[in-house]
Amino acid sequence: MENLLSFTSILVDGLNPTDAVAFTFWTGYAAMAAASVFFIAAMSQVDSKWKTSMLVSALITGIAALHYYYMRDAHDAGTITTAYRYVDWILTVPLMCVEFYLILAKAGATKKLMWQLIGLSTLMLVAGYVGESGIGDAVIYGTLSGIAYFVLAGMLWFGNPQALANKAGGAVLEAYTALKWFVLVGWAIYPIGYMAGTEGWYSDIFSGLSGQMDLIYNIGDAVNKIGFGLVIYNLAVSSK
Ligand SMILES: *C/C=C(C)/C=C/C=C(C)/C=C/C1=C(C)CCCC1(C)C
Repeated sequence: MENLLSFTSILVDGLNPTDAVAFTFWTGYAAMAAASVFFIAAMSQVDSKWKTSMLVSALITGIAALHYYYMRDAHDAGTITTAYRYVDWILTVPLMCVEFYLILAKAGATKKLMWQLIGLSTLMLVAGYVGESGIGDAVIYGTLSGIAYFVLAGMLWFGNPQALANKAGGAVLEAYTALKWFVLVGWAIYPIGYMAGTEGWYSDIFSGLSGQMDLIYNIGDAVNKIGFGLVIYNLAVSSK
């Protein structure tokens, strides 16, 4: 019996064939790493004015690949991934804000605008971490995080950055429009994951997704991080 048990535990050590979440950690890791190689290789095909944007895309997926490497093992070992997740986001989400600044810089975007976007995204993530890790109340901090998210999305849709994108026009406006849709729709995946994984008034509504927080976050990361990079790549190759 003892032998049988240890045999079973050897079988499920590593990637458990019946664990969908584990699969998304492994595929997420591979996809993020591959995307980074692609974005770096593509730098040689684009005009020099787009090289920094391409490099930032590669950094976003590269930082994610590193954290997926560890989250994958943590998940396989049955431990929580919250801290790795938020260290990843606190680096990659501000870099996504930098992407907005970089594509609008020629149209006159200021450093101040960049820091406003970075500040709001940091507030959103720090509040989310406090609520999700249990340091503070999940509903209160989730709401604070949600407010910062709405202000950030509102700025991108209706504020000064939108005016700059209109002024730039052409391929820059097209890329900007795609990226702001990612923020509105792609980023909205995350609060769903949060509500699936924390306790609050919403627990009954999201009970069908209970326990699926990591799965939802992994889908969000693949869509948003690789999607953002591809929008930038498309802009860089179409606008010489
Ligand atoms: C690559 C990682 C990205 C784009 C992560 C984005 C994360 C968010 C937009 C998280 C938002 C949250 C809320 C709006 C409320 C609940 C707490 C968060 C942090 C999950």
